[in-house]
Amino acid sequence: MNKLPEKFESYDELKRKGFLDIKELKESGKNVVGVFCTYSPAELVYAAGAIPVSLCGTSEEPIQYAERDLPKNLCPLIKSSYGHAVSDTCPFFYFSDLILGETTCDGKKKMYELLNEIKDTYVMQLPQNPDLKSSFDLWRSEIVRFKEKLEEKFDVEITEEKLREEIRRGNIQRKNMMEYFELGKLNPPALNGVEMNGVQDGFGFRFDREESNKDLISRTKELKENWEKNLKGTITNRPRILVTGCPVGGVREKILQTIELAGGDIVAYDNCSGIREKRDLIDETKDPIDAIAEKYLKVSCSVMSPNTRRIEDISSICEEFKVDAVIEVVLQACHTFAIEATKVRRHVNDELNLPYLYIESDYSMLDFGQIKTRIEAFFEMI
Ligand code: BJ8
Repeated sequence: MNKLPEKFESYDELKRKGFLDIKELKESGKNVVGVFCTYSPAELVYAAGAIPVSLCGTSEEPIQYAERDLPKNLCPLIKSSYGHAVSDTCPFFYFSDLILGETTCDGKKKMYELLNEIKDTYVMQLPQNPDLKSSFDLWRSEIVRFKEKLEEKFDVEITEEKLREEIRRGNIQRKNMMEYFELGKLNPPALNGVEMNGVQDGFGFRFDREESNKDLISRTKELKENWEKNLKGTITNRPRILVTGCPVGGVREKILQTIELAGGDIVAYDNCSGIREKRDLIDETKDPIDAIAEKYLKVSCSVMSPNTRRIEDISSICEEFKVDAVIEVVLQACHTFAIEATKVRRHVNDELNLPYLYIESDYSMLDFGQIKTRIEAFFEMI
């Protein structure tokens, strides 16, 4: 792994601080909306004067509690999220006034019904074919319905002006995050993939947006300067890796770190732990509800069918980030990503002429040795 300038907060540090901050914010009277998914329109939550917070779902410990109510053969992310809620071990869930879910995969949407027994859980009906006009109309009406729910729940009015302001602020954040991610385009990359993933996920727990923007800009600058001074012009034969598939926060050490310790450089993530949502800004010239609906319907998650946008994204990311190989990480029992992997593999092998490795795993360390061996063998082969 590249040696980076020390001291940028790790995911765990960000999360720990987030616990303290959310408690303080709650005590000062702020409303909190817990979110699980990239389809969640954060702009509406901010415009209602509330704070969106990413809920816990990346650790193995609470899965035992989830399995009392949920099947064992279910995605670890869903079991971990539910397990945290029933065992009361996620402060973000505890301090949330409302939980927001969307009808994405079957496991999540059925889990939300049980979650609603613990805390007010509002579910947006997400259409599954992003290209139809009727899907846009339905999703737009769901954005309006959620807006009304927030207005009623928090006794506020979400004005057009507030929405425009939150769209503008969200776009600034996306641009800053993209500039940080684009450090992966440099050769050798100016940052490592484990940090990249931790920052993307950990920023869901940073509630002072001005502060977190400032920190991100200064980290980007620091890494760029370090690259200019210490890395520019150095030769590396480490393969440049795109990680695609499911969110990978729960397998950060087991898989991401192993990829980099085994000799690869993760230069980009085409998933919800990476640039999937950051590349498209919300159109600031349009009616804000239309623009929000349009933006979030473009998220290229495998729950969409057909999901041609993801294949297009993989092509353009491989080209822009000069990717040498693609590693797809699928969480166990995630049917949509597992099935879509066939198309991704064909596309990567046959159209992009790049090597492809498929890894299916859960949050336990039982398969660590096997995964390490497969990654090492993959790097020897390419
Ligand atoms: S937009 S990737 S955050 S749904 S991994 S729970 S799909 S069975 S997490 Fe996701 Fe939103 Fe899509 Fe992103 Fe289901 Fe699959 Fe589990 Fe998943």
